[in-house]
Amino acid sequence: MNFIDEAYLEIKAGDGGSGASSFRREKYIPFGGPDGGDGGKGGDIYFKVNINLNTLIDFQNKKIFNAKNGQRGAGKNKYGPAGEDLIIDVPLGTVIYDHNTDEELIDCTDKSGIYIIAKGGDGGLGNAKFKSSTNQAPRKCTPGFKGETRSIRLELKSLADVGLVGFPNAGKSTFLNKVSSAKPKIGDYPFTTLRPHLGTIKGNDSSFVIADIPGLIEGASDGAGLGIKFLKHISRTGLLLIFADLFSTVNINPVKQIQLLRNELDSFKDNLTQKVSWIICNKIDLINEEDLFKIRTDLEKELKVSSKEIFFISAATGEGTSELLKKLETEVIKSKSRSD
Ligand SMILES: Nc1nc2c(ncn2[C@@H]2O[C@H](COP(=O)(O)OP(=O)(O)OP(=O)(O)O)[C@@H](O)[C@H]2O)c(=O)[nH]1
Ligand SMILES: [Mg+2]
Repeated sequence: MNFIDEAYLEIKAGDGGSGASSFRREKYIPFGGPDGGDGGKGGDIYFKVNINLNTLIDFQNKKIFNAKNGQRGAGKNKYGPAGEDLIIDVPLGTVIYDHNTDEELIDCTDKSGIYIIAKGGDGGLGNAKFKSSTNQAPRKCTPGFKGETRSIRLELKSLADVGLVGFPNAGKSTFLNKVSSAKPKIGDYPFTTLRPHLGTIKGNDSSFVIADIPGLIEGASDGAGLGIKFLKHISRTGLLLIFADLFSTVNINPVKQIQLLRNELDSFKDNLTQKVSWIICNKIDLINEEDLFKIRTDLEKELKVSSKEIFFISAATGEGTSELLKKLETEVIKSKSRSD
């Protein structure tokens, strides 16, 4: 599997080059003045968003990044050349933390973002800089300053407007396939989806992004199944669609499914249960009218949700999906204006 959404790096910006101590030597000028140039500045380190990346796999083997040091100054007042900057490409949505303090340093949410993370050290001063009225021939020069070093943790949190949550096999990927051009794999076995997939929906007035993530099972927060770590990819969304599998092979009724899923969401750190969430009852093509009516009544009664927040669809046939998408578009616009 080549999807990685966490990485640890050690980075070190370049040291400044030292200043030079030198005196002018020319024919017929016996006491040439000081002409030692300053050292060059060390290279800085930047993170730059690359929208073609969607994993942190490149950091799995390479964990140490150094920018180049500045070079020494030289005689004849020559400045040392600056060390080259280092630019590290990261996917859109990468959050950069200080690994030692866990402080969030940068959230790479701008498609053309470039962010400095460690500054190179300034170059030292050459002896020419120390010439004064009282000291015409200083030998003094200074070493360059050290470049900044940092321990960094990267976390990729996908950028999406809507997140899909549900037990494995509930039909989340089938839904995303049906409504967008994303093509996550579909399978009649649990845990078909092993990494997040993003699909763009073109609505009437705007477009928005849906994130499909691996299925959750009871105990996921304790590591069962694929765990809950993928929930970070829906932590930025304004709206969650919680899928209930109406034809569940594990025989858990829809009310219970939603309750179990909510418990798992609750154990995740980013207040996921505070988000607006709608219940999506999927696979209605396999259920008769009478049973559907009972399911709806049970959900409304047991979970105390309004009928406006429950949708009945068939991701396979597409029934009910266009109405859902229309409402989604309106809700996404609303939730974006709330967060502005
Ligand atoms: N009859 C019917 N089958 C469906 C429907 N939606 C999904 N399925 C089937 O259910 C199975 C699981 O579908 P997926 O879309 O892979 O389910 P998932 O929720 O993405 O599952 P994971 O990736 O394992 O979490 C597949 O065999 C689908 O063909 C539906 O609306 N009706
Ligand atoms: Mg799937």
